[in-house]
Amino acid sequence: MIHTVQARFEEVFGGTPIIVTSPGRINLIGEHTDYNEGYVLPGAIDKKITYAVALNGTNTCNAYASFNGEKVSFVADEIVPNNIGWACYLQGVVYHLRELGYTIPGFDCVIDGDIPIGAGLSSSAAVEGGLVLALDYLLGLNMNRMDMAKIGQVAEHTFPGVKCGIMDQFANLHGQANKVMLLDCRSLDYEYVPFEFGDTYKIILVNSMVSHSLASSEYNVRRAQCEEGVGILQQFIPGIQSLRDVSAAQVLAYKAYLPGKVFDRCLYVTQENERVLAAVGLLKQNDLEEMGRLMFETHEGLSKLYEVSCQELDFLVETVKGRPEVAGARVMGGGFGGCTINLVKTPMVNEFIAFVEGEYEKKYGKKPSIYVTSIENGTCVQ
Ligand code: GAF
Repeated sequence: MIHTVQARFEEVFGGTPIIVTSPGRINLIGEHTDYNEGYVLPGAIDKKITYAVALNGTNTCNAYASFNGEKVSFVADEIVPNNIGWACYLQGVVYHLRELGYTIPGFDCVIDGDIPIGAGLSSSAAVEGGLVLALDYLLGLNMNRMDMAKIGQVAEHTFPGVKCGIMDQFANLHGQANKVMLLDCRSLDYEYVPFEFGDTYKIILVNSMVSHSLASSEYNVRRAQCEEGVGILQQFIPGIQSLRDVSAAQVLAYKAYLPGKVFDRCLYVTQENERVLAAVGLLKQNDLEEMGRLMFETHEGLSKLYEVSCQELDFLVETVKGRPEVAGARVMGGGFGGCTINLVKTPMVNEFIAFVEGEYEKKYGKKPSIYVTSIENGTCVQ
């Protein structure tokens, strides 16, 4: 990929670019907790965006996407927030760097990648993180990586309009090979937790090939429902600022005051925060079977209480439940389509793949794409 992106840069723009690779992410557990100031446990993966970037001495930014042959040009100080195509993520990064007071001169870039779009692996955070790191490097901005992650996050808010948390951008920029990261989304403190189970367990993503157009609007609705819940609970539990400050037991105790859906959302988030902390303890004790059981619980919550699953994803999880090679499975990321994440015994990976492909094809008449992933380093200049 690096060589083809470099060659394409020479062909389209000429000159010598820097190369930046920027990965997608998995999340072992801790879904829809980040914007509630809770905990997440993501890692960067071996699927990535590759950038070739160079300053061009003009004030025009030119971007060429190898995956569809489209070329987009814009001038940094003329960018208007929009949600059009892949280039809005680049514009979002440039726009918010300028908001922070940085001058962004013209640059040329070629972008390509193998992160499937709409699969819940956060290709958009990879696009954002890759560009912000490239510009930081070329312009000598010396930003720290958490600040870079915040630029990607706010770009998502202002451009495509997804009021996301910080998990995806954080994982993209902080990933380390064979480690997941316990991130406290309030303090932004984080801890690397070794994930070196390759001989015994593999992380396998099963792409349902479904992507729902409702995903971003419903995502924002979930966030608003959580905030509504906090507003109500504040009347009974003084001092709370987010669902992070509330236990599942408290949500149950105040059920009568919470509208039905708001109660369900709050119960899920508070239970999920508790599961993430339990999961970290289990990983440290090498207890992946119990960790897998928590993943199934998460799926149940995401499907029934948070309502961000769909028929196909529920099918993929139900079908593998109880299989001897599967420790756990659940929908991963924002939901409404995309992938399930599965923890599968390494010696039985081939059987798992054949089984899931067969069952899904029988039911939906199409094969899911299946990725056996590894946990890799975050965004870096090559
Ligand atoms: C999406 C968002 F971008 C993340 O911030 C996170 O909320 C996730 O959905 C759900 O856990 O990937």
